[in-house]
Formats: sequence, structure tokens, C-alpha cells
Amino acid sequence: MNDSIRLFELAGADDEIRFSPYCWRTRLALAHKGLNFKTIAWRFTEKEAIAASGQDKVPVLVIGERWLHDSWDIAVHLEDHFPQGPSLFGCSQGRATARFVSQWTNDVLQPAIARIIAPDMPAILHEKDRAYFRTTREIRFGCSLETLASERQKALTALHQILTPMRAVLGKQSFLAGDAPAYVDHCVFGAFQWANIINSLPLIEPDDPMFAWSERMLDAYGGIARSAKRCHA
Ligand SMILES: N[C@@H](CCC(=O)N[C@@H](CS)C(=O)NCC(=O)O)C(=O)O
Repeated sequence: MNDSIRLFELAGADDEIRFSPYCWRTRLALAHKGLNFKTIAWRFTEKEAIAASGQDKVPVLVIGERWLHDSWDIAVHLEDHFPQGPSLFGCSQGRATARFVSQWTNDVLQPAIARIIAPDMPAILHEKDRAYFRTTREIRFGCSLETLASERQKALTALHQILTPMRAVLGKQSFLAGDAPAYVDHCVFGAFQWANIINSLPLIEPDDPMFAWSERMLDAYGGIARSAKRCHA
């Protein structure tokens, strides 16, 4: 472990439960670059711990004295400052396309997954985060977590429609980036790893080409995603 790179990651009540989809993007990007790093468990209400980053969300990456935030800006920083490691984007066009995939994951994929799994979140969160999560997310969704839970089947159907193009692509190639994973895979997989870690409903069935891709992502980089601690069912 290299103590000069530190990653603040959202944690559940259990320090080892690291479920944030955005933090998984950064964790996988660091692994892709072959960088050693130390992780720090952080909770929604511990805003002061990351205040030096100038904002209030994770991932926050501290490299030496430099505080970085925003998963996309962190990926760009890693790509530009650690050129010796494998590329996250491949080329300038790849970087531009990855930016689209990152934004699409933020705006389309993650909200669709959140509608399915958010009702399971309070049970795994630290007590001090529960009320904050419920209040902020109920404002975001415009309804109670209980209403979301009652609409799960509808949300699952909507997710499967959103995944149609991805399913078609992953039926023809091993990773979104081609023969090997890269940042586009980190973005999309991060969203699924969120559901894996909190042990929510299975989002993709074994006969779906996305399932085989997800298995490959779980095994990538020495299996850091597969070996991550998960909540009990
Ligand atoms: N645009 C940011 C979004 C990061 C984000 O929303 N992180 C969530 C955790 S998954 C967070 O820290 N939320 C804090 C809060 O809701 O107060 C990025 O890409 O890093």
C-alpha cells in the first residue's frame, strides 16, 4: 500500500462495505493504472473530513498534498499524471467517448438502478447517515422510499430497456472498451457493483450477455471487485 495516495470512499455501517458507484470507478481506475493506494471509510454526514477538497462528495483522492474530487476529473488526472500505467481512455477520441459514457452513467443508468435499490440502503448505512439519506433521496426521487419499493418491478423493466444497446454490444465483444476493460467499463460496472455490494435484487440474469461481462469485471485487476465485502442477504 502506498500511503501517499488516499481514497475517501463511502462506507456503510460496516467500514468495509464500500458501495458507492462513483468510488468504484476511481478504485478500478487506480487498479487499472497499477497504483497502490490506501482507502479511508467516509460517511455521508462526515462533510468536514473532505472539506479540503472544496466540496462535499466522494470520491476524493489525495495524492501527496493535492486533493482531487469528481470521478471524471480524477480519471483524467490519473491518465495525465501516470502515463506509465495502462491507458484509461486509449486515445483522444476514446477520452471524449468515455466522457459521454461517464455522463450517461450519471444521468441515465445510475438513476435507473437507484430506483430499484435505494429502498435497501437505509438498512446498511451507519445510523448517523440514515435520516440524511432518506431526506435527500426522497427529495431527489419525489416520493418515499416505500413508494419506490412498491414500484420495483416497473423500475426493473425500465432498466432492462435502458440496457438494450449495451447488451447488444457485450454480446459481440468482451468489454465495452474492446478486448480488455478500460474506463468506460469502470463507469458502467461501478453502478452494478453498487447493487452487488448491498446485495440487492439481481439486476441481470445469467442468460444476459451483460452477466458474462459483469463476471469478467468482477475478476479483473486481481479480482478486487469480487473480493470486496458484501452485505448479507
Ligand atoms: N459528480 C460526482 C458525484 C459524486 C457523488 O454523487 N458521490 C456520492 C456518493 S455515490 C456522494 O458523495 N454523495 C454525498 C451526498 O449525497 O451528500 C463524481 O462523479 O464524483
